Amino acid sequence: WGDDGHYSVCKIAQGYFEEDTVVAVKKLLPEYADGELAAVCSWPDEIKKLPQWRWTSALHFADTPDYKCNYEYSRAIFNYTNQLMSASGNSQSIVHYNLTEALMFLSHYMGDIHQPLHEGFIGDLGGNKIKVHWYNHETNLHRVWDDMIIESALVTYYNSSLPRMIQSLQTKLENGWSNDVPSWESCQLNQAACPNPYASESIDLACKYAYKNATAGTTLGDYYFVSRLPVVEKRLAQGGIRLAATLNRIFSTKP
Ligand code: DCM
Ligand code: DCM
Ligand code: DCM
Ligand code: ZN
Ligand code: ZN
Repeated sequence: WGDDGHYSVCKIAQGYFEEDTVVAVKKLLPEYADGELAAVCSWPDEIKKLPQWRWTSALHFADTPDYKCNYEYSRAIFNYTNQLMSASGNSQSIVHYNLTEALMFLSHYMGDIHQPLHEGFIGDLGGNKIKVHWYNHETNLHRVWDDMIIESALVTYYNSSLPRMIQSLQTKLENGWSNDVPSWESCQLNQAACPNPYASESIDLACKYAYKNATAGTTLGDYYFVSRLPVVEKRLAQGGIRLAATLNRIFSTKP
C-alpha cells in the first residue's frame, strides 16, 4: 500500500487494541508519532532505499510462485513478532532489539501482506511491469492497487477525507463484517502471528480481481473501480483487525 493504505490499516488496528497493548505501544512509539501508531506505519517505505536498510526492501512483498520468497515474507512477520514477544515478558531473551523499529516493521508488513499484488507474479514484479491507464492517467497495475483505487474512492465517496473513509470502514466492521471479525482475529496453534493464510488469500485475490481484465495497455475505469474497491476496503479492514489481534497476543499480560 501507499501512505493512505498503511495509515488506514494502523488507524483501524488502534481502535481494537486491548489496554495492555495501548500501554506497550505508547511506550515504544517514537516521540514524533505523538501517540499514534498510524503516524509511523509508512516509515519502512521511507527508509527502504537507504544503504543500511536496503535488505528490508524485499520483505515488503513476496512474488509467487517463488516459494522461498513467500517463506521469507512470512518469516519477516514472525521475526518481528518474536522480537516484540521477547521484550513483553512473554518469552525469555537476552538480546536487545530495537523494539520501536520492530513495531513499525511489523505494523507495515501486516498491511502489505494484505495488498493482493504484494503476492503477485514474479514475472511482472507484482503488476509493476503492467502499464495501464487509470482513467486518463498513465500508471501501472501495482500502483492502481497501492494508491489509485483508494485515491479515487476518497475523491468519489469521501470528500477527499481519509478520516471519513476510515470511519466508513469502522462502521462496516461493526455492522456488515461483525460476524467475520472473530475469524479474522483467530490464529491457529496458539501462535501470536499467522501470516501464511493472509498471503494465500492475497494470491487468490490477485488472480480473481487484480489481474483479471487488466492486461498491459488496458484502460481501467468505472467498472474496474466499482468492482475492486470492495476488495481493497475489506483487505484494509482485515489488515487492521489482524494487526490489532497480533499486537494484543504479543502484549497481553493475561495468564
Ligand atoms: N514511498 C513513501 N516514501 C518514500 C518512498 C516510497 O511513502 N520515501 C511509498 C510510495 C509507494 C509505496 O511507498 O506508494 C510503495 O511501497 P510499498 O507498497 O512496499 O509499501
Ligand atoms: N513490489 C512488488 N513486487 C516486486 C517489486 C516491487 O510488490 N517484485 C512493490 C514494492 C512497492 C512497489 O512495488 O510497493 C514499488 O516498488 P519500489 O518501491 O521498489 O519501486
Ligand atoms: N470485468 C472486469 N473488469 C473490467 C471489465 C470486465 O472485472 N474492466 C468483468 C465483467 C465480467 C467479466 O469481467 O464479469 C468478463 O468481462 P468482459 O465481458 O468484459 O470480458
Ligand atoms: Zn506496493
Ligand atoms: Zn511496504
